[in-house]
Amino acid sequence: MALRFISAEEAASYINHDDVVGFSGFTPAGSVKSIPVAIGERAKAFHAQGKPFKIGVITGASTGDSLDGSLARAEAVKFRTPYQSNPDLRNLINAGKADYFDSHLSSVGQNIRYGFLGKINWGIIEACEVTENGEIVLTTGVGISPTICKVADKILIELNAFHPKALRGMHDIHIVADPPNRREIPIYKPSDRAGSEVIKVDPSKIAGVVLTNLPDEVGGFAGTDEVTDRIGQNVADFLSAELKSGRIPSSFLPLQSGVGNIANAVMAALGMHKGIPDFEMYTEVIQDSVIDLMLKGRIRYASGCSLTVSPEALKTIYDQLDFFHKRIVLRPQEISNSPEIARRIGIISINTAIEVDLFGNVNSTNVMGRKMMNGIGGSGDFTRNAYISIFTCPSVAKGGKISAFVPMVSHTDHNEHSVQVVITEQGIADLRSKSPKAKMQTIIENCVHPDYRQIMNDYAYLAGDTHTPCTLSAAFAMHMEFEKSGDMKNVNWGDCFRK
Ligand code: 0RQ
Repeated sequence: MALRFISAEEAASYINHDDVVGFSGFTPAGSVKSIPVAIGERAKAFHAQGKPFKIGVITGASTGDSLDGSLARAEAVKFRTPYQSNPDLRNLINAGKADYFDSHLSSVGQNIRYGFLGKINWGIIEACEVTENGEIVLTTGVGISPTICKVADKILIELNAFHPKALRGMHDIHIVADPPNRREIPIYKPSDRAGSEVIKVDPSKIAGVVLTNLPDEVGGFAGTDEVTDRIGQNVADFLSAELKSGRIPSSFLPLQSGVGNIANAVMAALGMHKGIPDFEMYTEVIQDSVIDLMLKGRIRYASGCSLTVSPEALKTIYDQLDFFHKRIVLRPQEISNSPEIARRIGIISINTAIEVDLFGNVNSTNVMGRKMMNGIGGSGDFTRNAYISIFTCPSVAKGGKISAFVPMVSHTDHNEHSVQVVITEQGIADLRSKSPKAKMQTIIENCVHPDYRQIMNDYAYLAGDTHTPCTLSAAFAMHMEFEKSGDMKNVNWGDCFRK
């Protein structure tokens, strides 16, 4: 069946108010870039005529400004899931003007297939190749595209010439059957393949193809600094000691690493550490540091969901595609983040926290308990099922006015039962096999910033000698103090404990 080549404006004209649209892309590799801009313009035109225009937006994870930014600025988002990081969309969500539900990334595909997100009217997918018999070759991110292509009524393709057709073969497209027919996913090591190189759809579902030539909108990384370097060094020292003690097998285990500057610095430190052997990754985002370490031979193989890399790193990959084809596979997030596989192959998970409490509960998402940052992403998929789960963060934020360690987290994403090790630039708190009281002690001694150590020791003393030392009237006093005076250090326990 012949493909219909259309403009982005024509493609956008098919999308109507209240439609639910599934988009390709993952942090934000492989996100579509021209149709969503045109949908934003269409929404503005409707709004100018006093007519409503909002759509449900489902993606793999965060997208670029062309998608989340354009739709947010047009106030065209009815609901959004499962992960975002665009400042305009974040503001819209925190102003209560767009519903957002934050979700474990591994669950999105199945929740769509189970019907939990309602009917999916459209799939809008970026491809480097699409054929008349309905084969779609994705670009730098897989995300939820395979499930969207399966369930959406109709599909629009952005055929992006920026990405070479030779990417064919880097993807492993596997959709699991749903209960009661699901079997195990046949992946036993990061390089195993379970599916096909392409997404196959009924070609009559493809309503149009829009030609583009646009780079991914991946933000750059801030260089490492003293704090992120020390965090990275502490993670590497910890894992090297675990290896020496025999608690990690001598062949080492596949690593999962989160996204962002800290994660990038941690990977770089692991690559340089002499006590860490060459290793493999079973992760979701593949960042610049992974590409660098692959070229140095330190990373043998990486299974991921996206190439979330700078333009320079992407050029390196495209210039040496044969080399990277042998070392990288990109999978749907249901597989890259699969709890089943994480548990089976024994991944070591390393993610970043916003705040941690004295018992090891972690908040990754809500600043001061109510302001959404990005979302839980894949951190829960990996943390709960890891061989060893690690959280990293700087011990303080906002120039020291906020302590990352508080008596009780203002929102919980990962609870004390799943969080095994917490690492800051100050040191390492190994929480495994420890009671709440012992966890409290090791966190204060090893992770808390010196400016807050006495404050936390005073809290621990005043909270008393129960199983989980906690005083409800003081549990959020540091947060409340920050909101009152702008500095958590001004907290006055006397006031709280007298209540
Ligand atoms: O604010 O941007 O205004 O400077 O949070 O913090 O230290 O730069 O660290 O970029 O790695 O982000 C948890 C948000 C950390 C991220 C989080 C402020 C701080 C700064 C960013 P500014 P940093 P990072 C894989 C796994 C959840 C999803 C996940 C994240 C900004 O890692 O979204 O793990 N994780 N996914 O100043 C107030 C605190 C704060 C604070 C930090 N206690 N209070 N503000 N900040 N701590 C990826 C995917 O799943 C897709």
